[in-house]
Amino acid sequence: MPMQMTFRWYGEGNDRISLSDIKQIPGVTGIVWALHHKMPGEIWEESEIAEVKRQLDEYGFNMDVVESVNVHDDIKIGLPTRDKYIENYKQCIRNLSKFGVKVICYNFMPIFDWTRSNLFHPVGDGSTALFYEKNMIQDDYNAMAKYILDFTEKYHMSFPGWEPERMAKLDELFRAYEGIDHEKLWANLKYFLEAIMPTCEECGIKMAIHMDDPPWDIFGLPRLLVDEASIDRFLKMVDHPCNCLTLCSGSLGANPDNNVAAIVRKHCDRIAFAHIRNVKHFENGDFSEASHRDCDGDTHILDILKAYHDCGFEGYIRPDHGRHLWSEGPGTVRPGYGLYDRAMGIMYMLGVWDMLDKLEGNKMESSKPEFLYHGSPYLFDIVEPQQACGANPQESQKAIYAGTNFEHVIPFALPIRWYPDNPSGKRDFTCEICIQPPQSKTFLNYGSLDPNGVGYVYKIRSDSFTKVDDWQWVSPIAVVPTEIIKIKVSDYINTVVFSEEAKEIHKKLYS
Ligand code: DNO
Repeated sequence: MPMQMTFRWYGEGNDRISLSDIKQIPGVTGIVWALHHKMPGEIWEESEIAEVKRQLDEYGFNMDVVESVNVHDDIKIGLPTRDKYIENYKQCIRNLSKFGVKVICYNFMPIFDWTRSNLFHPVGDGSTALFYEKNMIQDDYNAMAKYILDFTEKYHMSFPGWEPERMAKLDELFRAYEGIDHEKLWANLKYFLEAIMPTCEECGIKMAIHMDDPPWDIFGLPRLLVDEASIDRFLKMVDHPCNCLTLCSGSLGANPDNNVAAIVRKHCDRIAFAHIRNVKHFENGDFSEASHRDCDGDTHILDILKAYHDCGFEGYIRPDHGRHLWSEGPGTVRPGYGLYDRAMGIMYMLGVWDMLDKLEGNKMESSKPEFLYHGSPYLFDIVEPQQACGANPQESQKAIYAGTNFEHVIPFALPIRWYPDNPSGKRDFTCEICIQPPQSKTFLNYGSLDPNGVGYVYKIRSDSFTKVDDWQWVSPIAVVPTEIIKIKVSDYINTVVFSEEAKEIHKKLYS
């Protein structure tokens, strides 16, 4: 399964972009959604979730990823009332899981979500983008909050994490966070996660924390998820497969010291959701958001995508903030969430991904030998696909399995039989395949092997085969062998390791 492309949508009546617009972007299978009218701490009711599901179903989109179920400040501050809000959070998880939700993206930033000083800053080509002017975001949180709130009021648009109801009590909120330093915030995050992990496990939902944006303290408020070391700490702190990351390349990329591709390679199995955003730095510490094209910013988008591809990433991904283009401007678009630049971002990401797939396919094809080998104790003219029952999906296909070398398949050619040789019998063997000849080994745990018996190795053309691992290939269709080579057990008996039980059987039957 490849990565799963998604697109964030703010919901009916809350987003000028329609589902039918999104449907026209190639490759999008899921909508990243939320109930944006919900305040942090409120329960998301089943009927409300069902309504969104109905809307998405109409366009064939899945609702696997929610961004965000926001965490109540009392949980972040660690107030006694947090337990009540944690119970509500668990109920949200249960309700969401009933509709197939798999990932919840959330953040643990005190008071503010992403913070910028200018929402429509000229990029230089006629488009605008979110901009961070370092000097503007130092001490005076009121000035910054006023800028954002005036915007939301003027254009009747509120941003998640910047709910006017919370912002109206900003001074009170800052007082409530007094004394919450990094360590206390870490402890409160741990408390929250440990409380909800059993519910997540039960419901099959991954909690995917978003990186702090920007990745440093602002207005004296601590921020936790800021670099590789803090991500390591987070994953170790609650070492549970449901405790995952929303790895946001742009949030981390705001600090040029962060190497996002290296973090992907280190923690790919714990990244449930990837946000791809590009950022351009200025020498004075300011930064602007940029198109997704690698060379338009400093985030190293190509290295990041290559890292995901190399790791076989199968999680959800979306283009994050884009620029505002053409007719998009204040009042006509949600800052960072226009249609066009995000759609182009998707095409860029898919273009890179498709090419990486193709190059990998070519690499595999070029290592394909003309002939492969299939082993069986039985003699037939045509080799037919059989249902295999292996340790993983690759080894459990209905297919013809073949090895690159003759020696690979000897364990499958040996005529190992049930003991006793009737319907009540049992047969059990495993093998150790030598990737490089000379010889594979067979471990006969139970069953019999006639020392004078024979088996067959089928030499077959590789045309209908694809590679499944470092030595095996599969064909979904029958093939006519070009040669059938009879093997004698006596020539390979030294490659068979008998268990104590198998030795007994062998003695009884053949000595
Ligand atoms: C930025 C977004 C974040 C994200 C929240 C998750 O646009 O990626 O606002 O949704 O931090 O809770």
